[in-house]
Amino acid sequence: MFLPIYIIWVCTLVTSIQGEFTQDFMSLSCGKWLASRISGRLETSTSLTYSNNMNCDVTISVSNNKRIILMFKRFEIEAPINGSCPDFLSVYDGLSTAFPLMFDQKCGTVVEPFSLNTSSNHVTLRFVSDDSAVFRGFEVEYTEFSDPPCTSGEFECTSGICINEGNKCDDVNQCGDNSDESQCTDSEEKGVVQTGWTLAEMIGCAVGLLILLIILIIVTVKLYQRYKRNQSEIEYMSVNTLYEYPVTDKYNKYKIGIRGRREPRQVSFYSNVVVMPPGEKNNAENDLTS
Ligand SMILES: [Ca+2]
Repeated sequence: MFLPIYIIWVCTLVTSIQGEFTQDFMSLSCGKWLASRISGRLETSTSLTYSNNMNCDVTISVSNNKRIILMFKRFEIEAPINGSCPDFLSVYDGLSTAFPLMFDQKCGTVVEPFSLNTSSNHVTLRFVSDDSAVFRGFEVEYTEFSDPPCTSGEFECTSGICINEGNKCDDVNQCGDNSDESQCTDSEEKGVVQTGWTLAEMIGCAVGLLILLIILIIVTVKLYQRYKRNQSEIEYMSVNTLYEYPVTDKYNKYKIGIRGRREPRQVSFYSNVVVMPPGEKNNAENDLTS
């Protein structure tokens, strides 16, 4: 019972060691729900430019009763043609594209970083590209936040918002004014996390580790049983080798039994004395000593 709990705990620990900041890409997370996030970065693609013919929705959710601040660090999408955007990003203030738009079909290049605040703990992004002309796309950093007064486990930014204490000193400016990255001691530095785990990935990790452990246990038990059988055969044969007829493997299998399960009596070549398995008294020896 404790083994699965232990494995899940290990997977959770691995995730927590990675930190509170995760990295995702629209191209890899197309259609996914990035649930239970605290802070992270979302980009259009792992490549230098996004691909043609993308049509991806990604939903991000953070802790209940929190909101999300989206800070766009890069926004380079194909410019409008005849007033319409061939490639574009739309952002919805909720769990799906059915929620109100925060901006609709935005494209072109925005040089200055800009930010948006959601009204709930969910946000949905839709990125669409047509079949020609690709650009670097967008990069947005998102962070859960709440309004003051900050509670236990939260850090109060100079800007006045409360962010997760785990976002402090992780080399990412979640506060927007860098107050979470100033005055950090060496022991507080966490470094940037490159990969985040979803709940499904954590469960997959736990199941995978459990299967691996079961296989290891079975293999170990089998090897130990084989070792004990071999030891038993060696001990028995070493005791009787000098007094036995030369025998074949077939004889040994028959007389000794497969894998040493039987330990029959054998007849000595020299004295015609019955040689007993270890631990049994030899009648012939009794005769000689009496
Ligand atoms: Ca930070």
